[in-house]
Amino acid sequence: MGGQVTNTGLENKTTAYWQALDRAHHVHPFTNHAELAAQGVRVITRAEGVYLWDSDGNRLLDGLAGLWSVNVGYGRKEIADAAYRQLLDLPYYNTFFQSTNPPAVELAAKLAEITPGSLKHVFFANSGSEANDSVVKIVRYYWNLCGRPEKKTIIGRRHGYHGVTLAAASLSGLSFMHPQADLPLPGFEHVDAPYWFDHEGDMDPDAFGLHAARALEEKILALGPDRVAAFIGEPIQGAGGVIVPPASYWPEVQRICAKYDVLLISDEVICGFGRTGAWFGCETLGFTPDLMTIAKGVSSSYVPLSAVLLGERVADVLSAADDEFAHGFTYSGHPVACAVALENIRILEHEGIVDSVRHKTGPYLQARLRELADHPLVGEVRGVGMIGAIELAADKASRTRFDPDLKLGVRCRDHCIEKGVIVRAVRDIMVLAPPLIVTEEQIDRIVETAQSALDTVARDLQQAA
Ligand code: PXG
Repeated sequence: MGGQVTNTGLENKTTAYWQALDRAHHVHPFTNHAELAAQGVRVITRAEGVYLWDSDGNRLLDGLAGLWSVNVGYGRKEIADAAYRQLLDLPYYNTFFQSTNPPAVELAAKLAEITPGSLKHVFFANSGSEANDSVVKIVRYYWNLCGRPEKKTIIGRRHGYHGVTLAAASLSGLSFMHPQADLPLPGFEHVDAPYWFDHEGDMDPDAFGLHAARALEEKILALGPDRVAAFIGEPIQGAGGVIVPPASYWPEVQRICAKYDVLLISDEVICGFGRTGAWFGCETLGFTPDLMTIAKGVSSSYVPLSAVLLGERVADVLSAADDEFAHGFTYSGHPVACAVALENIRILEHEGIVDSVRHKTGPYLQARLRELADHPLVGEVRGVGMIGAIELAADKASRTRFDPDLKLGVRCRDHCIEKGVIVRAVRDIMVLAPPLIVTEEQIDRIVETAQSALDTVARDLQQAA
């Protein structure tokens, strides 16, 4: 891993200086700015391996890999070198007007090789949101070319997260995102998530998985199969709270999509590039999509990059149309981003990181997390590979949640960060997605810190009672 990290030019600047400037000028994503100003923003200045350092010199173990994304860990000199070489050779040229560049070509070929099924064609963008907006346009265009312009509605799921641009936010099923911008747009529908711990009946997980898939069938029938273009889902829903569907779910979804001629889109922005112990989440969850979107782990977030992968069915129709595909970004196929992604994938392959998540560190994380399942505050522990969640509940058997105003998830998260381990809180769920290179010792530290958060919050609750 990389050499000495230095931050030249930062020496004379203080946390208070950055906090004041940030407060004055910086608009943050998904942030209540009044709260942030009161708390003071955390200034992260450098990183190495699984660790971050803040501007006061505190070391933090990054249990969320940035935003579920720094799969190979921080400070990879090989990636910096690949970017530097590419910046000197060709920092930029576009991929419009009969042009291409070597990293974009080679990355497209590499992605065609490592993705499953017939996903052999790649359209590049810069963020998960852009990839998902692009896939919406591709799906609409596909059905128009097929002479079925009425087949337009795309179905997503509650708790799904596909990004923030107008179409990606419309695909998303996190309802708090919608009212501020009058979303979803027309033509976007949602069905319930395969969220076993959230359902009130007494079905076992496999029966529930089939039941959740059939909610899609009911929605397709209610809308009319001739009007439904596609279904989109994350193999495991990440930002919605690490919702791991029962094994019966995705094969049934695939069957239903095939029956009603509905395209199946796998949003692999979090699950791709090894997170679940396979290269792509659809392989772990047992389905083969017609289209796939990727971002985050494709470049381990060293630079922005995303893509849509098109299966033969869609690609053949688009390429047979004697028509210009009227879509593309200035930075589609950016040579530096593609060079970084190629080096990132080389590292994943060369170091056997995906195999190690599947056979060694992933099972270790899952086993250690499940030791917390009997804690009095814990309702359910779930996860696969290097993604995990601890969902709190006042009563496990009846799946009764705590009063959300107690903000127990946030209190657990804050305790972990205070102890030097970054985790994320989604409602009353502690979620984890460390870099895929995390060691067993580092996993021990994460799990022990989560346990100490649970103990502390349980004690506080008792004292308050
Ligand atoms: N799809 C999925 C599955 C995602 O998780 C996006 C698309 C959008 O990607 P961009 O690059 O446009 O952000 C994401 C992003 C969180 C959190 O709080 C999760 C994401 C982004 C920001 C915060 O867990 N995922």
